[in-house]
Order: sequence, then C-alpha cells, then structure tokens
Amino acid sequence: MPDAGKRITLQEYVISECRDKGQNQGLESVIMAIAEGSRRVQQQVQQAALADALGVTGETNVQGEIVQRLDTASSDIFVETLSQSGQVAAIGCEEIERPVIVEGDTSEGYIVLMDPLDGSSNIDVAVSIGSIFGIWQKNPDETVNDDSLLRPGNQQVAAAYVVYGSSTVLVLATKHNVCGFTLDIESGRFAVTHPSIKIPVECPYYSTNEGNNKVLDGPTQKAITLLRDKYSQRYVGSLVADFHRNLLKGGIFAYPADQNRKDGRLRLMYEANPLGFVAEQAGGAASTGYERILDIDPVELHQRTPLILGNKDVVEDTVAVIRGG
Ligand code: AHM
Ligand code: MG
Repeated sequence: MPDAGKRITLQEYVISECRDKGQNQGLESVIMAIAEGSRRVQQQVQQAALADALGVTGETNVQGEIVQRLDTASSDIFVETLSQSGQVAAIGCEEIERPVIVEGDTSEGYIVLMDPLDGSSNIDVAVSIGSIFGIWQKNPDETVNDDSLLRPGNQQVAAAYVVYGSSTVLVLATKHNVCGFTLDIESGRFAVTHPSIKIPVECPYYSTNEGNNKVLDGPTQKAITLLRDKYSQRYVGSLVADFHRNLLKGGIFAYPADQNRKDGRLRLMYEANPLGFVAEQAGGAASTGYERILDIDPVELHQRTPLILGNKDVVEDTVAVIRGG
C-alpha cells in the first residue's frame, strides 16, 4: 500500500512555492482547483465504460471536431472547480467558443487556458489521455474581457498538465521548479514523486505522426527523416502522454505544418503554450519551426500552431533543417 503520508503533498508544495519562494499570491488556490478537477476527471475516465459515458455527444466543437462525452464532462468539471477557487477571473477552453468570465472576480485574479481532455481519439480505447493548463495573472486594475486572454506564453506564471495513464500524474511548472505528483487514489491527494524534473540531455525518442509524411514540404520531410535515422519512434497520439514520456526519458515531439494543416494541428493557447512553458522550465525548448512558441502574440483564442517540442539541442537542430539549413 502506498505511504503517501511520508511524502510532501501538492498542497504543502504549492503553499511553500507561493508563500516562501515568492511565487504569485493566490496561485495555490488555482493549482488546488486543477488538482481537485483532475481527481474527479480521473474517476470519470476510469468509470466511463461502466457508466455508459463513452462515445460522442453528436456535436462538433468550435474547431469543427467531434466532441466526445468525456470532453464535455471534463470541461464542465474544470470550469466548476476553477470558478469556485476564488482566484480565477476568466477561463479559456478548447471545447468552449467564448471565454468564461467568472463573476465576482478578485483584483489578484488569474486567467486559465485549458485543454480539459487531450487525446480525444484515445478516450474510448483505454489509452493514456490528459489535461493541460496555462496560467496567466491578470493586471490588478483590469476588468477582464475576451481580449484579456490573448497573451503570449512568455507571460505565463505557471503551467501544469495531468496524465491519466497507468497512474495519474500531475506535473506543475512554476518559475522555480518543475515537479511531478502522483495521485494516491485512496486519499485523493497528489504527493511529490518527481521532485525536480529536467529533460535528459540524451534523446532516445522522437514522436510524430509518420502518416503525415507525404504532405510535409521537402525540408520538413528531411528533418523527420533525420530524426527517424537517429532515434526510436514512440507515438501515442495523446500529446500529454507523448510529452510526458519525452520529458522524463528524453525526446522530441513534432507536429509540423503540412499541406493539409497550413497552421499546424495543435492549439497555441491550450497545448503549445503550457507545454512549451513546462519544457523550457525543465531545460527544453518549443518552436513553431520558425519562432519560439512562447513569443507568439496570439490573435485568436483557438488558433493553431506547428509544434516542435522537447530536448533543446534536438529541437534546435530540427528547426534548422525545417528552415532549409
Ligand atoms: P485533442 O485535443 O482534440 O485530443 O487533439 C489533440 C491531439 C493531441 O493529443 C495529439 O498529439 C494529436 O491530436 C494527434 O493528432 P493525429 O491523430 O493527427 O496524430
Ligand atoms: Mg488536445
């Protein structure tokens, strides 16, 4: 049986980060709302087949993608926990067209952008999926509106993701550290299991959808061929799971632009910015192929971006080839 009692809990960790190390005040309430939401989503993911909660809703989301029933359930759970945290002024969500502006917003409020359930194609088949969160602090005298959410990733104060896999792991990146916590199912608490994550210098893996090779431009095809020649391929098809493996074991993830996806496949605000922040805080890098992800000035909440993410040296080498170098 786990002895989580001997480990530092997520709550103890974030209180220390926020109060003792000068990380933004009130952030602990946002993180604990994410943790509570994740605990509930994890239960739903585990029980979905038994509760007849798998499958599609019959709707398409703002991105034109088919909505799974668990996408909607997860989105509702996180909107509820974040709204009730008392520290969140606005929420942007991959599944919701317009931002959710929270009533009774405080002057120290935060803005959270999230993909509540990443890896939709894996939901029904018991393969690892996850949730992703980017966290910005609103200006103290600002009344939030839709435009308040359009901030570059370099202004994030923290980012987090959760993997619902063979165990449920929450990874939190703050200004000081990247730390991983595992959910103790019995107590419902997350406890520190990966105290200070740095992406390994070695890069055993590359993760990309090889089926897209034929629609890549010449330089990008060459970049992927170079990765294939050097590294082993691992591709789950859930960004969170692919990124988590590469963060712990070393690796690079690539979803570049192609003929069918001129702006890339993944979402800047919900996927690339938060994971780009985690990667950089852990010593890695995130690029579109032409610019640093975190420096993009967003023009649209649901905008897409090409994404090259992971080991810093390998990202830089890959980007140089994509640029025709
Ligand atoms: P989602 O947020 O709707 O689940 O879509 C994003 C997912 C990522 O998790 C994953 O990296 C990618 O889409 C997989 O795309 P593909 O099936 O084209 O390889
Ligand atoms: Mg996603």
